[in-house]
Amino acid sequence: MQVDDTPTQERLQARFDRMVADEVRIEPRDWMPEGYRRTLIRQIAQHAHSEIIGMQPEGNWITRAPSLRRKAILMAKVQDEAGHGLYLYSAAETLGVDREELLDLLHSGKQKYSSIFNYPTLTWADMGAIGWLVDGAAIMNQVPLCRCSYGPYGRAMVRICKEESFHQRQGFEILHTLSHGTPAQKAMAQDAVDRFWWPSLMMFGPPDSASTHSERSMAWGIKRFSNDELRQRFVDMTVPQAEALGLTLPDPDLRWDEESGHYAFGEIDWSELDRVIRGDGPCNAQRIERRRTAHEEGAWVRESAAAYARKHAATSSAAGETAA
Ligand code: FAQ
Repeated sequence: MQVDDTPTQERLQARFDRMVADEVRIEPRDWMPEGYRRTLIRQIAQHAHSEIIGMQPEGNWITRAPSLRRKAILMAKVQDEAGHGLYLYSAAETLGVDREELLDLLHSGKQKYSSIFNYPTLTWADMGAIGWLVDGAAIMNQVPLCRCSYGPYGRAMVRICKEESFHQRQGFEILHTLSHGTPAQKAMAQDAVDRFWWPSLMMFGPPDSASTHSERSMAWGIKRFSNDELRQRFVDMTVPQAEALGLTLPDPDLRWDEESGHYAFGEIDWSELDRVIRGDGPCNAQRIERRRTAHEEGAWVRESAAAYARKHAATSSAAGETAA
């Protein structure tokens, strides 16, 4: 009699659950529940799109950076964001989706990108505020993702976090220079912080009570901390840095709370986050339009790369036949 030793769905699920519980990384060839795969594709794609769209607000200031040194640093930072997008699209591809498909979903508005990149960059000080606050928030959210249960995502995050850390310091340094400059420069730095503070807190997502995916994602070891936990850590880290900069944070309710051992902060306007996520932020239309145009204008690069790859493959297979 033949024994059917095909692993059943339950056995596969039990093995997967054990791996997650034992902190053994899930790799592309391992069996995984469909919901886990879909959640990862959604989050990694959204993350990749954020990096690519996130190049636009800063790209806006490359030609107007105040010195050659500032320009070189900003160009390197924007290039880093492109690189992060590429690592992340590659990580998503290990889950069986195609990069073209993900870009179509971005361009058609079916996949999201971070709310923060729908705000305009009005002055040079915004480059400082983005580096300090936006990259600071990104690091707070992304360091735990280095331990994500899915191997390719966790590994991509290690290098990304190292680069984000440099980005955060360069933002801090821009603001430090401005806040120790002329009164007009200091006012410009303060204005940038005033505009970016609340949107940076919104980057962490809706409050835990309204977060649809957190519980599941935390059980799967994708997210390690909840949106509110990371937001609180960010506030605790940032308040002393603002003091060191000589700048204030635009929240009259911000105060040290002895009892909890954390900074208490004011109510976030969640209706603003909802509006921006729904597409009604200050720059949503402009950002997506520019992205679509850049994609269309880059078609010739993709076609050339594909033609070169075909030619290279044909040459190597012909060489292989000759050698054989
Ligand atoms: N913006 O249930 P949750 C960067 C959506 S990279 C837009 O809590 P989840 C680098 C969420 O997708 C910044 N949508 O969701 C840089 C979901 O909608 P869905 C990006 C948001 O996934 C710096 C719904 O709300 N970082 O900054 C936002 O468990 C400077 C319910 O929310 C990442 O993507 C939002 N802020 O937690 C580049 C990190 N928040 O999909 C250039 C990875 C929530 O059901 C310059 N991602 N939503 O339709 C994550 O950690 C998570 O996805 C969260 C959201 C924490 C963002």
